[in-house]
Amino acid sequence: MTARRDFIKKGVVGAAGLLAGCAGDVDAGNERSPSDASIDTLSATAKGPVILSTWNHGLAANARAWEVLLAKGSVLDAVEQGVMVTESDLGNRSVGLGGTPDRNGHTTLDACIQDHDGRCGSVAFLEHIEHPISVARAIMEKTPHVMLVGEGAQRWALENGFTRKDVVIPEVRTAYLEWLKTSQYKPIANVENHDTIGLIAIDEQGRMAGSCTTSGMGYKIHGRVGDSPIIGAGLFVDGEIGAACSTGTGELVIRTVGSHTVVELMRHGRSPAEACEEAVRRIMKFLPNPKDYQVGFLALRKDGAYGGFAIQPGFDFALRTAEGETLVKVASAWKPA
Ligand code: SD4
Repeated sequence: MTARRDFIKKGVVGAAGLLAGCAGDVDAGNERSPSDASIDTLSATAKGPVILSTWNHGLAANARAWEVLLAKGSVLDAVEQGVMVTESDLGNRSVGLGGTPDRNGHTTLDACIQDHDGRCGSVAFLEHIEHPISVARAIMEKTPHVMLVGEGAQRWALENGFTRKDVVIPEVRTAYLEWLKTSQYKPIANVENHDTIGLIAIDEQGRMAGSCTTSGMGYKIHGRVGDSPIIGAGLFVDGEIGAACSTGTGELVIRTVGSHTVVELMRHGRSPAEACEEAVRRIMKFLPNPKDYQVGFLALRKDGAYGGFAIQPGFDFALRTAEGETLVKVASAWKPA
């Protein structure tokens, strides 16, 4: 099978213009069968600041994060403010208060953040707060803990400057009432091109940070927490090595501590794309039928190299560098016959 190197240019931002000439370097768009392991998995490398985030909603998040970096904000501010754009988008059904509810009709939110030095904060099973990522950061900065959940997290947030927001979206309500008729939990892998947002970044000085925020799997059991707020699963940052984040079926990512695995593989010499591929293949070892699942990883190494890999086609990531903004299609292990 021949590797198809495919670099999709889209949504140019500002004067930087289109990313050009990267097609031969980037490990994107290679759709391969699981047995086709011999193809070289190069990762592209960018100079200066680099921001990667999951799915096409990452374009708007990256644009905000880039503005923060341009204004000499910290990379931690950039990863927080970037995903806040996605959290505020009430048209998004998988991030923020516009997210699809759980089976009891509650939209519950999970998020985490980690900085260059490994400091981290996390919140899970949170309701009625517009920016869970900021709650996660506040937990990191103001408490001796890493993670707060549920009612306790909400109370703490309200006592610490966050305001309650009640959002009712008729379309979401109608879809929920329709879902109640069958009440079947059968997430369809990859049917929509918008999902959890994970965003990882490196600034001009080589400092790294990452953020991850989601409303989780639609119609999950009330109380369910996925990988996204779990440091090491949905996100991991080691300022000496690199950062990784994930999207997809969180249970699979938690079982393999996926993002930590990716960073450790980079520590031991794998390129970002190779590390993501190995993490995906470990998950696939216990999947009887990969076509029913999607998990994708993104990785960014300290030297600016980046890459991704997914179980199946359809996962893409938004990339922002000094050369511009683009959406990159991610290589996958499984493809339809
Ligand atoms: C989760 N990884 O909660 C998330 C799902 C996801 O929007 O990516 N969804 O398992």
